[in-house]
Amino acid sequence: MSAISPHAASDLTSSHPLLRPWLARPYPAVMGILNVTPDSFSDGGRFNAPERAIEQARSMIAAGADIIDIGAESTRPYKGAEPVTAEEELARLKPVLPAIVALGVPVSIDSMKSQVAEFALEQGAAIANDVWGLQRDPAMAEIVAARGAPVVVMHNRADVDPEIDIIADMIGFFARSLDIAAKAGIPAGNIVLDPGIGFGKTAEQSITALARLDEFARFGLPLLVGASRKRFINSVVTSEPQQRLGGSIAAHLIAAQRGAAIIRAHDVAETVQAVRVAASIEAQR
Ligand code: HH2
Repeated sequence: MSAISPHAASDLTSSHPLLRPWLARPYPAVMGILNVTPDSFSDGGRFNAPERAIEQARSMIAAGADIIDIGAESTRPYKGAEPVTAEEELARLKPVLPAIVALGVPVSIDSMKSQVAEFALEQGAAIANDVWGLQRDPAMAEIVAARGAPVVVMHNRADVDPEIDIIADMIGFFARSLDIAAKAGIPAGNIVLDPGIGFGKTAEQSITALARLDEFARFGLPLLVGASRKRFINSVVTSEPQQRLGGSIAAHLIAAQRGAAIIRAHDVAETVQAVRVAASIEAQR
């Protein structure tokens, strides 16, 4: 069996139909990041203008993106992001979302607000991506359940605590999210778990989460990893966000080996090439 595709071990028959083809492949799906924000940590302000956002989505699709993840509020794993109102988030999304959905690739909505997720799902977004794992906005689970959409449940913490066992914290967090999901009627096959690299974690804890990613296989759910340009890379080799492609690719290849079914990345062409080449080499072992 190829070591690059341990995610293929998940129970495909009970997965949401959108997820199934990605789980059956020997390399992960690539989710291209589209931030229509002025302040995202690595690309804030670049894709604010609707025509720039649509052009970027097109170019990520041409580069092989399987999903476009659109976010209209910086969830900034590091301090400093200005929270925005749901109205502001919706105002940023409205001019771009229908055109991006029309490009024909599944769109996920990166929002912690149920009102925004609901709007985006109504407009044709296919996946909800909640960086608070259904635990912040009490209406999120209900909205996701009502739409029957797959949901990314990401681990997060309000405060960084270098003393805790981060893996145990994540396992407890995921268990709480799964409980909320079950009570709302979200089928287990619609859930994707995400360690939330950089969120409420020291750089070392982010590295631990990547190193021990395979421990989350106990949930029997697909895993998504978003290590793209994140600060833990800077803790290993000093670098600005734009200079972290090498570290991002390294982290994502290791994540794929440890079972990640979806990789969330800014640099889609390079990431697609890396995961496919790695899988082609593994296939000959
Ligand atoms: N990371 C960011 C935002 N959303 N969603 C998931 N599921 N997993 C992640 O790791 C994740 C996420 C942060 O990255 P980015 O979107 O580039 O930055 P910002 O939040 O500043 O817009």
